[in-house]
Amino acid sequence: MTPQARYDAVVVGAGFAGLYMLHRLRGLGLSVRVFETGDGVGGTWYWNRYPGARCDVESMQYSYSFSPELEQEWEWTERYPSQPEILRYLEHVADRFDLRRDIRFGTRVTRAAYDETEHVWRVETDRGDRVAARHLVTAVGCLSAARVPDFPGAASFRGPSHHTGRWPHEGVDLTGLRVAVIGTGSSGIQSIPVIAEQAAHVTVFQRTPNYSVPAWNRPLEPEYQSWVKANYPGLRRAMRESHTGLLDPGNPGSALEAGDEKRAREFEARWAKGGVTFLGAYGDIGISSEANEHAAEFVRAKIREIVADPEVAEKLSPRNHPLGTKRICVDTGYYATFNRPDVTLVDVREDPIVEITPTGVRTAAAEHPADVIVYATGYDAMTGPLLAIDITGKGGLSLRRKWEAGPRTYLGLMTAGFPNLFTVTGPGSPSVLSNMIVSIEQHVEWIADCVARLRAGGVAAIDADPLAEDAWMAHVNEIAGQTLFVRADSWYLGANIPGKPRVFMPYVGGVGVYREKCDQVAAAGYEGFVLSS
Ligand code: N01
Repeated sequence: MTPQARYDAVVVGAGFAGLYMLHRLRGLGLSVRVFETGDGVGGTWYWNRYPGARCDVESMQYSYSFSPELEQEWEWTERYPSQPEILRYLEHVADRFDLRRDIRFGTRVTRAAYDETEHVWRVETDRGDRVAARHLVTAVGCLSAARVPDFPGAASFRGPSHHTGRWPHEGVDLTGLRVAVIGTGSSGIQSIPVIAEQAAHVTVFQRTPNYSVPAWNRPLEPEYQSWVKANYPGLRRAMRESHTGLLDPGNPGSALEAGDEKRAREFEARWAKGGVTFLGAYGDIGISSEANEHAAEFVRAKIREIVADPEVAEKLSPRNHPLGTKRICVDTGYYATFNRPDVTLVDVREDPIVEITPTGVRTAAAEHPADVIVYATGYDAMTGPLLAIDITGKGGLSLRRKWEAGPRTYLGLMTAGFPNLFTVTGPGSPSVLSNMIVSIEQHVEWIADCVARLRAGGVAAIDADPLAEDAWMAHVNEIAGQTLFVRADSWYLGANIPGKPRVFMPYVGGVGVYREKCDQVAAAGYEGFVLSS
């Protein structure tokens, strides 16, 4: 590649978002270069190879809808897809649409600067690439900046330590080892039961107990798969128009009005069905503390039923945040794992981690020997992967500077002062509160249509109007403030990262409503955007 290589568009990332963005832009006849840090496609599904890694959205819904042929030919094998199966699917997509030839793997974008004279982005990578492109699309994922807390002594640990989101590709044999797992979010909750099967002993360090609902994963029934395939157009439409991008529309009724018996039946039915749609039991679970407490107490009662030791059951019972305000988890045998004699739970609020020693984890009360440490400690969500790139817009404005007090976007798609820079599932869009594939497809299609129209109209640059951005941010905050989400110290609010501004990042209005808004904006000639020739 020459230092002056020029493309119509550069895309950062080759996960679900980047692959489809490349396909769409190439379909418009554009020259596109994708840069991807990993050595293969897949994004989050390339990196998250920890034991038990699996999606909590059902296979038949966690897939692209843009190609009816792809939809029909791919056979999912389980109700919830495992990481290896999703990765195989994405590799198939990359081959089927001949995407790899435009992707530069093993290459991290380090810098992107907007050149106002030429209306191009000048992009640099850690491999020395210097390229220019009219359009820059970040498809970097919302949960890709893995974070290991700064425990004193961590570097002194003699054994291996692995973050779940950076799991070694060759796998890790934990047979007969003493394993310390720090963190009990979705990754911890999925991996702990599988690790416990192999390890000699597992010590789980829990700071916040989470609500988890069983997955009841099973082989996908062929009849169900055929039925979905026969009805895909209508089902996909329903998903796009829904609140969450999932097929289960949720019950709009009130938990408070339901009465004890009816409510218990509904919760039992949702528990028996399994999965994140437990949250859809009643419309007021997300907004009324009292309604939420009914659902929360139902889960706590289940924990007491499953976990034999009442003290351990109580430690595992979430009490400091409403159900659903931290991402609800979906598990296979999580709570029952604590009935094993070789699994110990340490509540680090009561007994904090003091340091990592060469041979284990020391809390205020004890030393916990370990051969391996698993950090299931999460991500610098949503903004982390974007701010890891040194991005400068008009007048040398840096994105890190602009977002010092929290991310600011118009529709989660663009941020004022950074023309022609699009973000797929950026902060201010439904993203992590939805079925990501539905949100990714909506953004990719909106961006591709926008680029096509700009090119046809001879428009050199599109930028968000700062006033439209202010209004959108006010709206995002206002509706988040009407929900219980703001009551939890969650990564949705950046609360897991010391010093990160506390701003609720995703848009809670729902994917259907949001899509309509984006479509109206485009139909009105990109209302709220400034176009320049
Ligand atoms: O990360 P998390 P994750 N000392 O941030 C704890 C998606 N996902 O990788 O809650 C001690 O949720 C932290 O404690 P606290 C999904 O959207 C999906 O599990 O901050 N503990 C928490 O328990 C999910 O929400 C799937 O008090 C510390 C844990 O580490 C998102 O990714 C699977 C600590 C981090 O949990 C992130 O999930 C996996 C410290 N200093 C992930 N710092 C599925 O599809 C952090 N913790 C199923």
